[in-house]
Amino acid sequence: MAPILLNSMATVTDLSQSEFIIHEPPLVTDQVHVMNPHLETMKEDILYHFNLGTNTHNLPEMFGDIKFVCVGGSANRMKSFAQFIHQELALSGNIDDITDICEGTDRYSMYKVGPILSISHGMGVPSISIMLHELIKLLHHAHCHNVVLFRIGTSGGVGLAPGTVVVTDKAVDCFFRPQFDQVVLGKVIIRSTELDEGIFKELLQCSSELDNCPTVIGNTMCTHDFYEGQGRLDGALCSFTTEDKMEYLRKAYNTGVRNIEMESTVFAALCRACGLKAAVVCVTLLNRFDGDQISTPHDVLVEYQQRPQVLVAHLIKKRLGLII
Ligand code: R2B
Ligand code: URA
Repeated sequence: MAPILLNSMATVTDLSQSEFIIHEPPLVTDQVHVMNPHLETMKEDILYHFNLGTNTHNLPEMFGDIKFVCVGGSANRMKSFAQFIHQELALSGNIDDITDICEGTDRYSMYKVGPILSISHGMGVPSISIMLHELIKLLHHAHCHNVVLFRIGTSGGVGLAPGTVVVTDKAVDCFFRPQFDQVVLGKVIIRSTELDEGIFKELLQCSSELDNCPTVIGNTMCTHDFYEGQGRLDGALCSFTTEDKMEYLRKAYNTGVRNIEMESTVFAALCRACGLKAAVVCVTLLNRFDGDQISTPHDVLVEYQQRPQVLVAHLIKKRLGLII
């Protein structure tokens, strides 16, 4: 079947010139696989958006001990997470001394606390995708192994009470398919968004050991927009009715979708393609069956946003043998 594209004039453009390539990932080993032969031929690799480079920084010395990478949208939230995990691991030193490794750029913020890296990725697929390319190369150049990545974020809930944490089973696109489509040289490469079952089950077990961290496993739908793309009626544009919205959300719910956000598919796909274990842990800020606006008081939202952090910190502490 030839794929179709509705252009801005609402006519149908035939994309039969496009080729679909299904991308098979490497087996997950303890290594970080950069799947790019060109990298070997480069004398220097500049990680431009991090303001780091292989000739200017000793990446193995700076990052060689990293075992956990936590990423989230907001720079402030990822700084708070770094300070929180520093306290949780009872590390020596002052939390005010944790500085932004990427302070030479305002694109992303990065904090290192013991074997944990905390990085912001901004909003949406393009922003997190750029960050992940450079992060995965950084882990490769630093000779890291056995690294686990977590996206800790916010989302809209589908049929869940606000404040529920969703640990993603499958990251799906807006057609409910567990795939991420990347256009490369005019061809569509389809990458699987399957996540590591072992880690999401471990996270569910961790949640049962915590108070005040209601958690479910469900599919997470990733969209390229917050408003029309997520079926919201309150954007500057809206081309559908309340009934259309509810029908789409019901359909999503029936396929197993429990929350909606904007980065999970490319996060899952890139990690999988490079042989990295990964999990997506997002709290729901509202139940989309009840509305579109986020009207919950600020202090309640702040507490909700700490839940994925508390859950992932608990898993990290268990893995490091700090708690049983
Ligand atoms: C969740 O929240 C942001 C939109 O408000 C987006 O980055 C996401 O995935
Ligand atoms: N983030 C999203 O992408 N959607 C929501 O509804 C809430 C947070």
